[in-house]
Amino acid sequence: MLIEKTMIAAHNEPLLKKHIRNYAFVTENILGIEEILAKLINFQIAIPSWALGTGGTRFGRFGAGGEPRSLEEKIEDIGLLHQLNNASGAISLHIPWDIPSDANKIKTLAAEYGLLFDAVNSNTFQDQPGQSVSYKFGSLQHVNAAVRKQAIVHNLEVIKHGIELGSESLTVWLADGSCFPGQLNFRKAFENTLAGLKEIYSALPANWKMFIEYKAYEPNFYSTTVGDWGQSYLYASKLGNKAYTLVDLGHHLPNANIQQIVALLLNEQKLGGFHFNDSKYGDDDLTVGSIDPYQLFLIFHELVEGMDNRKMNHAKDLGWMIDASHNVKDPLEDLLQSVEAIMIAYTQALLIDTNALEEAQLNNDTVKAQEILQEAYRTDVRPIIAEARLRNGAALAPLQLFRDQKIRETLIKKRGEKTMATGL
Ligand code: PSV
Ligand code: MN
Repeated sequence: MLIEKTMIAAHNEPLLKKHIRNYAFVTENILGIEEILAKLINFQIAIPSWALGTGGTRFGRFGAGGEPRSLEEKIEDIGLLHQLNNASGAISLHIPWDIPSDANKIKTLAAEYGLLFDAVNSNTFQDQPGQSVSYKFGSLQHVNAAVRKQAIVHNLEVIKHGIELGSESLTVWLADGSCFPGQLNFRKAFENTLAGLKEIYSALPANWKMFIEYKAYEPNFYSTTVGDWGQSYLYASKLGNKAYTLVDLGHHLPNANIQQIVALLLNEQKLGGFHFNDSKYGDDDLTVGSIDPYQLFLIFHELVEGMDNRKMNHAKDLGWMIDASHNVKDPLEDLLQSVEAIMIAYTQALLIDTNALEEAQLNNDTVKAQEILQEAYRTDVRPIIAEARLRNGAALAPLQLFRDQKIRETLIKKRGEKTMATGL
């Protein structure tokens, strides 16, 4: 569902006066605001196809109504988000949940909405109808070569779909691991997984990247075969320079210093991409920045510092994606909040006085170092992000427009109350 440009203009008009005032106030002492705005305008965050509906938990799912019923409708929903915030210009597909029946048609549709295809994701964590062997005890790690082969062939198919759509990366997240001590030979599980990843890696087109996502636990609760960044880094290093580690913020044990992980992976040129979300306990898949926005800011500080150090392009050289699940919120509203939280943390990180911080570090001035970081963090950068949206014809207040125009109600009327988008 696309909305009329005139509707966005009509929404912006009454908000303009206040926006101009706020923008002038916050930017008064910011040097290089135009460069910052250019960076914000280029920065796009991919939306995963599975986040457009309610995910629920294993205890139940309470639908939002009007959820997309097909890949086409998922693309429509992301097109709408992108129209509202001009920062959601890509979609990430999960195969087999989103197998396009006609790749060219899907490509054309996405292009109409100004969307690119981000990483394609394989799924060897669920059994699919008609599949000959089961993933109950893992996929690439499995003791049975037939299961390993099935998982490899699936990943090759995912690459094929990705090529047809113009995607340039494959994300492999394995649920492999064990639930009980003694169930698994860790060494053999690692070797089997590595051998499988090697076969998949060798099928990657020259311009593609492979992201290896790690996760501390769940669905396996005793061991995970790609359980942390060290293990992911090990696979990625052994595979070659097209293989990278992917950091999903919810996949760490409590209190992990994710910012330090990010800094080191970047320095080793092995950080490939991000799955943004927030969590209190584990892989809670909550709205980005809803629990600990300061940690998000600190992560962005390391990202910006590390990328600048390596002269990387902020928008293009890493994969940026949200990976969230919505239980009680409207998925589209949640995604608007998540994108806003990412843009806020990114903008605040761009404001850090890096020279002064380096000087404070060289002088072991810990008080000054903290002041410098928090000076940036405590700046209300929302008018800067709104200005970036305004300059691109998007909405000054996307969430407000979504509600005022009763977009969910329209979607429910069109698609029905009990629809389902996700494969979980
Ligand atoms: C696993 O928890 C994960 O983060 C992976 O990225 C999956 O592809 C995604 O969630 C959807 O299940
Ligand atoms: Mn993820």
